[in-house]
Amino acid sequence: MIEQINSPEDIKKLNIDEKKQLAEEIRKYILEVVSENGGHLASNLGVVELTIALHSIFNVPNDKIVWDVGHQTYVHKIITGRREELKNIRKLDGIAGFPKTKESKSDCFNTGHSSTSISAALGMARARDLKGQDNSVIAVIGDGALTGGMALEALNDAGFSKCKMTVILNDNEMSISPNIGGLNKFLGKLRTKKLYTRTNNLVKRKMNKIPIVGKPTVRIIQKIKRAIKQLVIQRMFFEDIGFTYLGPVDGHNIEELESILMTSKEVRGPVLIHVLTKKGKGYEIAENNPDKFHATGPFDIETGKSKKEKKPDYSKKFGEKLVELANNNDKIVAITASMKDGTGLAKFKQEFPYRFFDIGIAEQHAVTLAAGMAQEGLIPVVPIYASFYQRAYDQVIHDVAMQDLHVIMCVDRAGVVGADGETHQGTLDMAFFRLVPNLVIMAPKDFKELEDMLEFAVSLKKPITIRYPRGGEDSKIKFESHNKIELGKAEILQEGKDITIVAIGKMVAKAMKVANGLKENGIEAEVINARFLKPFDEQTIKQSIEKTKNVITIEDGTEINGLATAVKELIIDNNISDVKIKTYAYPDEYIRHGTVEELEKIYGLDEQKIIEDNK
Ligand SMILES: Cc1ncc(C[n+]2csc(CCOP(=O)(O)OP(=O)(O)O)c2C)c(N)n1
Repeated sequence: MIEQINSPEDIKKLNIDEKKQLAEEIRKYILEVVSENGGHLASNLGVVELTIALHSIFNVPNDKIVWDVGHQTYVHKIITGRREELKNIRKLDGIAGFPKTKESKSDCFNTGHSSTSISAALGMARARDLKGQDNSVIAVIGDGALTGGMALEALNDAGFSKCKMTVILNDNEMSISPNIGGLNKFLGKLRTKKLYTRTNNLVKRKMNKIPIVGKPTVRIIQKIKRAIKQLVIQRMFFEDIGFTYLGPVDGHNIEELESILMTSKEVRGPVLIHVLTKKGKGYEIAENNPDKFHATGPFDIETGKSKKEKKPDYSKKFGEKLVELANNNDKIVAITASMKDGTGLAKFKQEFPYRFFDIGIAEQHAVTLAAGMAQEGLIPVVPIYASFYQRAYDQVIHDVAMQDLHVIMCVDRAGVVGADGETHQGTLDMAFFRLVPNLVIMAPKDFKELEDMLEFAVSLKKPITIRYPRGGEDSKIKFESHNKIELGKAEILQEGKDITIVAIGKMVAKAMKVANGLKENGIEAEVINARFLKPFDEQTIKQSIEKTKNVITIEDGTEINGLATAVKELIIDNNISDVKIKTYAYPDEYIRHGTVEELEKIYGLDEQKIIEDNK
């Protein structure tokens, strides 16, 4: 069956039994591909029937489907002509793991960061109305993504707007870990409330009796339904803010899904369809471990075991050190925006449940919450991935740095992350954080230095960011020296007279490799681990450049306003003349997907290239 699906038109020709068979084949195919390539598994297995139903009822690209986060679009990609390409998903030159407008006209909006879909869909709906068109606009959002501030801001606007659009709430009770918060509790009530479900079924039966398309009766029932619901569910949030609420509906029953989607087309104004799904559906191992199989590396289908040996990574080291520090300091608290496991906080939660706060996919709130805690004397530690810190920029400036609050902001997954691609590459954080007055920015060269920096950060009563990459330390370079961390002080790892190599974070290991390569060519390099981008150790670096008159910078970030810029400024500001400078950084563009090694090669950051350039 799956071989015959080359476009949504092919789905529309199938009868219900064929669609059910197709759903099973799609599941099997996704499982095969993800077990080989890695990727987002559980969320995709959960939306197979929903995606088939959506493409049965709506017509993309005329109708617009905006997928929140977009990690669950593998089924959509299969149905919209990318079945074979799925085999190369997330690989260099293969299709992306998220929707991309440049990849297909069936992808109407790029996503990757959570909670944007309702805003984007409402924008499209308003544009449609102004243009006098009549296409449908649908946002598909998970219960996890619904905890994000943007989603709530958009619901507020959409409900009030009376603009015709559909929000599909894909409720699997999971973010990456089990979902949290008051909204989740409220959804729980909707899921289970017997009286409500009965009333809802009654309305559904009534609705099903009437021919659906073009009947004003639907609108009358819509009103009755709303009235009944007000009686049954006190404080029916979605209806109260202006949405017509439909559901809950079994998200694995294609017939029911199609029926409710058809009904939604007839409703005036914004509709929210509450769809209940199971994360990992159909693959028992993922159903039982939906968080582990949210995003996975290659694994064995039989056992679910990872094909690659799990090595220690920066997130884990961070989490372990934080537990150690928290044992000796009860002011330390940890906050996560729905990324407990990814950021290495699982152990902290276990050890200090009352000092651990999972606050939903709400990075902005996480940072200002931390500011409030710091104001009252706690020491909040907030690990967030670099690309998601983009969300909390104003909070870092306005709530933390401007008030000089002691918040430790750990910027995990800093630099290029690989297969997740442009939405997830963490290449901008140094550039945007460097602009923030009063903010300390540091980056460790290895695990031990991360531990030292964390300890230092706890002792320094300042707003601080510590950035570290995805994965582990460089296996080929072992650093012996671990000098004491001092505010704004770089460390000279190796002295040399011919060239100065200044690097920061994980690129310090690369600098050492470059220095070794240059040595084989008779060039003596002085290697400086910058440690701090802010305050920047002008003195140490200046002295070295004045000596060698030849400097290169290496960093795992954009070329604008990072280490390269800091060194250039230093040269100009200090009138150092006749200096040769070369900078190795990512260009001023969005970095595509591929492995980190491939991307470093493409962007000229591999050590061989740097050695060649400078020998
Ligand atoms: C701003 C932002 N923060 C964090 C993430 C990481 N993230 C990706 S998916 C996800 C959970 C999404 O849960 P939900 O919306 O319920 O979708 P599900 O995977 O359960 O289908 C998180 C936290 C993100 N993509 N964007």
